[in-house]
Amino acid sequence: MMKHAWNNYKRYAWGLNELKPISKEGHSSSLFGSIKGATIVDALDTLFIMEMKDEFEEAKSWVEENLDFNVNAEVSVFEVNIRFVGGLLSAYYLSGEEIFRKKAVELGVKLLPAFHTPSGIPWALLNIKSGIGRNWPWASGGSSILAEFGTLHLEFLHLSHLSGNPIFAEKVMNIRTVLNNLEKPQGLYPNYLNPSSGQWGQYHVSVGGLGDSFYEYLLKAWLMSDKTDLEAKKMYFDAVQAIETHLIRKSSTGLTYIAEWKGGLLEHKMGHLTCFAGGMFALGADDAPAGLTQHYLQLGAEIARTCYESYNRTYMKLGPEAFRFDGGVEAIATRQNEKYYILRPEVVETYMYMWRLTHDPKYRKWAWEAVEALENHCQVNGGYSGLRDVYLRHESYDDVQQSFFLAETLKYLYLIFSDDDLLPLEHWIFNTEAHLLPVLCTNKKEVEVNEK
Ligand code: DMJ
Repeated sequence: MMKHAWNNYKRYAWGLNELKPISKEGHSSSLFGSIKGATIVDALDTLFIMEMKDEFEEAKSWVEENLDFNVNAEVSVFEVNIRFVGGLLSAYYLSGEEIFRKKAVELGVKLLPAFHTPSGIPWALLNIKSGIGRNWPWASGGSSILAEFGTLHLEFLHLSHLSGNPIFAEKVMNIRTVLNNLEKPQGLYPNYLNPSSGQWGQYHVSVGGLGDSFYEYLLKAWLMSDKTDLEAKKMYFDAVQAIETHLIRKSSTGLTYIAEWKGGLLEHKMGHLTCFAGGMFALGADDAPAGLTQHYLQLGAEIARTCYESYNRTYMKLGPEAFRFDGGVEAIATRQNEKYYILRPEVVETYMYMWRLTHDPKYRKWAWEAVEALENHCQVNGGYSGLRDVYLRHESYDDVQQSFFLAETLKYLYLIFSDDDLLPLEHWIFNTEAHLLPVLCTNKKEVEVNEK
């Protein structure tokens, strides 16, 4: 599958951001401005892990010769960070090739002007030439987005580590300080925060779009610090406790789901994006407050089951963008604009963590069903395409091969069918785009080890 996705990208869209597998041409996304090569950078570590050596070398040569950040481009700080900075860091740590470290730090420096706001909470969009930032015009009262500014932490700590320049770490630690100083409604984190006033925008809370990877990065900051970042651990478990109380519900037939919270009212809808949370709960279970380890493993398993049902109740056996638990349905999309599937990874991501942490064979079975569905319905001559409606009997293609399909979906599937000693979870942290960052050993721990 990786070969098919890569070869077609190479044939029809080489050097461009993504592939249109039906039109057989490049697809450009405004998220990266005029930065190019998103699929190449996103795919680097997957190629490496799958031992596709020739392909990895051609990708590396492209990075050396063509990856250019000296462009007049307005980019999404979040997307560029998770895909480009994350992809380059991961390629560096896996291969040891200096070019990737150099490019990651170069890009990190370009992103720093995003933090020039009164509160230090970064802008969502940044022109990397002029250094001028702004927020999405649709975001509540000019706010920055929790899942965007809250998903820089892991990469920026590594940028400081690899460059010797503390500025990257200082920027993300300041985000944490701002968050810790704010009152949280019912212990929850709203999705919107105004970077000028440093105050919350609308009280919308979500573990899916706009919120998701903020929670993921709290847990992973704890794990990536070799379990020394106690503040991150406390923030994570406090947040999860509030989420359980206010957002997690059970359907009448016993499916556990995570609803959205809008100023105290629940919308009984769960996004495909929210499905990553099953893996997150299970990954954090070992360090849960006394007596709660089994509870969080169980919660992870229940979310995995619900997300599986969202796939299984479609014709294509691939899940919709969002599914509902109201109006007499359970785990089914009811609105036409929520029926699409764009090759997203979150459900197989949760299967990967659940497989590694429980070895229950059902996760391999479910993952294989997803592989078959992808082959049956998304594979086309020119690569893999997303689908407009997973409930239809005939494919209606969206004609985009997303770069995260190569970075995440195929990598997680590969790992589900590999041995556990390929990228052990104790040593490697997956960023939110499935790029690999090693646990950063602290001096304190190194000293302890040396003393022993
Ligand atoms: C990816 O870019 C990342 O996983 C992100 O956290 C959420 N959206 C996409 C995949 O669905």
